[in-house]
Amino acid sequence: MFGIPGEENLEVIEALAGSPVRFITTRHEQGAAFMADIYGRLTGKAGVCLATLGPGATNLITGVADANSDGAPLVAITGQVSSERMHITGHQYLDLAKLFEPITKRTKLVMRPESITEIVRLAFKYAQQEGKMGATHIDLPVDVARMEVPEGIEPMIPQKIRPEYADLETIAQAAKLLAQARFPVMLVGADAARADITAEITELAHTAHLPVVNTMMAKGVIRSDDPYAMGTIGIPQKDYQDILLARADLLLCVGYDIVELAPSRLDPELKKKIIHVSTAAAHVNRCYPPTIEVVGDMAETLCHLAQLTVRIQEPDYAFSLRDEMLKEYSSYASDGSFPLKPQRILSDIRKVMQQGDILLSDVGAHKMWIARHYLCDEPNSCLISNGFATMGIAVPGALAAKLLRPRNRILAVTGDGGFMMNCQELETARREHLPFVTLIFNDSAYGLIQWKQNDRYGHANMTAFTNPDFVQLAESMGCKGYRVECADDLCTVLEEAFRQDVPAVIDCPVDYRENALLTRHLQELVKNH
Ligand SMILES: Cc1ncc(C[n+]2csc(CCOP(=O)(O)OP(=O)(O)O)c2C)c(N)n1
Ligand SMILES: [Mg+2]
Repeated sequence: MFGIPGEENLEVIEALAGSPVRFITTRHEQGAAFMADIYGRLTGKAGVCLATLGPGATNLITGVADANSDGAPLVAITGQVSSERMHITGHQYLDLAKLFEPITKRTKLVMRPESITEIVRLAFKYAQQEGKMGATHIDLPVDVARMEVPEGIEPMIPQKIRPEYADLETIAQAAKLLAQARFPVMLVGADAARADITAEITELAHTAHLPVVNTMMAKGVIRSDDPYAMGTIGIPQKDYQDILLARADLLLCVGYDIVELAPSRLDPELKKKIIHVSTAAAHVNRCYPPTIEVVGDMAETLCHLAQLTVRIQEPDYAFSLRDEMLKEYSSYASDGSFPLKPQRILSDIRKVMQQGDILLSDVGAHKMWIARHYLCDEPNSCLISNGFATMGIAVPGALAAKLLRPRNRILAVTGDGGFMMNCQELETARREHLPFVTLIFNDSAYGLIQWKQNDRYGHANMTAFTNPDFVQLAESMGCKGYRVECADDLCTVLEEAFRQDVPAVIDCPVDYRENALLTRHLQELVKNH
């Protein structure tokens, strides 16, 4: 559990102190919520964050909304004023059930001590099951927290949920549609990364000869060196994946969640056939009207599809596009210029990261480069928030990842803007002995917004800032600080940073002139295909 004590949640803190639950005291409630978010995303079990009432609770909001949007199970618990003064205006009082309502699947106020076991069970059940995973909220008034739970009321044991399987007749219809398609493409999304169905996706791609595009949240679901892997869709510009989709007459969407990528981008003219494979029915969206919905356990569905689909035609166009894409991705990978080109930074990061290691991306221009250039071979080895797409997630997220994978290398890659939103959690990481590495793309600006301003208006406004000395900032919190002084330093600095037994921060100057060049390059690319 992650959080900050306050007067109105002291009973909970006292109870936790004598329990086996590990509590991590954070330096901002937002940090606690992001930690719980990434804990949930990596384990499928709800991460829990705790705050006091009023301002403590409002500080949780962004992280809770992120978890809910990205489908990470999370339970937020807030303190509340005493129940006899909840109907009047008062010091630090806010109707928290109302505040959390649009950013959770369920929010409940505890009114009687005997209801607590059911409310807790409900909160975890809704966070982890009942459709898409997400956030839930429990509001606990201080007087109720002080009451004794009556004898005989025990914590409730989770029920075992049996998976539900799709109807075989529907799967057979989908296989027929797939076999008839001239140019089918598989699109894998966030739920595929959660469901651990890499083997089934790869098998289907190979037997039915389907090129596979993944969303940012499904990176690594198919190995990047698989001949059918066509890379990541999602940066604002049209890229190789959009060129491929433009040719497709059928999309096989597996675990695709419309929050991560607007469906209008997949099929703007509403001409394609769509097969929706998921554990949940498709959302209603004018641009996403599935021809067939195959709802049920995805692994089972994909196995049946692989057995039933007869397709022999190889996607030659996709293969040649893939060759072109990989050649382009590796250009500038050993560029020696300084400040470093984003392509060089990602190529060096790739070299030092190994199996089981996790890169957590923050949100900004660096995320776009990570999406394109950080090639992954395992699901959840590169975590990107792309439902709510919230700056400030990488550092607290890395803390939670390190907690879960103490022996692996955990790398937070962040912009200088996002870093300053939650860098206080480095002190938490130092205190809790969680030595992950943070690499800052330093451009002294909100780079992604500058990129957009330059593309749209030809100039940038109100997006520049100055930075503190990141090395000194890190060291003031007992962490190690490094500054990259030339391109060839980066690999060595990363290796050294990962050897430290305290958190380390690397200040890496980046040459974002590459952003505008990429826009121009992609415009040409789309024109020429
Ligand atoms: C909390 C939050 N505030 C604002 C935004 C909008 N936004 C997206 S990217 C970005 C700039 C990011 O700047 P920085 O962290 O320096 O990364 P860079 O783009 O320079 O790589 C902003 C302001 C957001 N996504 N999240
Ligand atoms: Mg920046």
